[in-house]
Amino acid sequence: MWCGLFWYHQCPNPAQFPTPNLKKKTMTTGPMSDLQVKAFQQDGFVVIRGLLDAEETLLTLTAARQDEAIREHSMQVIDTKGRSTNLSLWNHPGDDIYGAICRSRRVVDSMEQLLGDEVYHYHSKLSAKQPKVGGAWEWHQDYGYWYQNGCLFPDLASVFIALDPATRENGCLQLLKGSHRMGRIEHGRFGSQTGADPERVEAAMKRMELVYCEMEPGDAVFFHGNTLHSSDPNVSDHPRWGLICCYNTRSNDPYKESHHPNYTPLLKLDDSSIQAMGARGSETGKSFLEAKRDKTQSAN
Ligand SMILES: O=C(O)CCC(=O)C(=O)O
Repeated sequence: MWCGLFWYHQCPNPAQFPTPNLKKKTMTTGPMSDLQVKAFQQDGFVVIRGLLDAEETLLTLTAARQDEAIREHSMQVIDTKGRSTNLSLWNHPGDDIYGAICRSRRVVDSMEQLLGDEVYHYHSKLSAKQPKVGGAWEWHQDYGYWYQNGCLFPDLASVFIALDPATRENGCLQLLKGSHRMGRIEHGRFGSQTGADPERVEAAMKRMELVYCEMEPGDAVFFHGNTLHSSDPNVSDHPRWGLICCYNTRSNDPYKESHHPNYTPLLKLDDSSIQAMGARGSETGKSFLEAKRDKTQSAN
């Protein structure tokens, strides 16, 4: 009897807990082709040309360039040489054009297809490298940061959507093909950024292909939370702005609170909502992150 009670109290009812998604290899239906899903699984990323059409891209860029709230909440991410990128980060999709994009079926259904589970909005950010002065990003895995937030599994991914042309000269995203299969590697402080263990990055770079993700406005790259990525400074005369939307899976709801949200159901919108929203910039209630709470800049 006593043993039975002990067992009862030690073993939680499995129905209380969503099962982590361990069977992600199956193909699911959604906007991505089987080949695209396979590329993401093998390489840790997949590039989708024209994720946003020309009009949607122009509306987003127009909104972003004149967005007071984005400017006010912008943090300076300083690289090892003292150059800076302007980063604005918000936790909840707003009732604005960025919110329409990050809730659009095109994006959310793709994420769910890639991660094999329901996803929720973990945060979005605008990464703006200004001409000549925009800084570099150290090699890192996003799960290198997010691990600290109580996410037990690396079941997170981001989509970087180019708003300007992204070229080698203006500091396009660089990805190490297949690096997500290394699992999470140690991260430490470099400049004001948190980056991956340089010894391991150097070894990985000798074995894996470095891909410069050059993109036209509206093109996007979906990449896994453990994919090593970085970018060079913007040495060109042209800005390099990109919208990055990040998602966590429902079954990976963090076990503790952090500066990013726990599972919050995401209301999906029809793809036509992006254009219907027009160039509407940030609304209140998005919960912008302030520099002092940003773990990419302060010690973990
Ligand atoms: O904007 C970039 O080039 C990289 C941004 C990035 O890696 C991040 O926000 O984690």
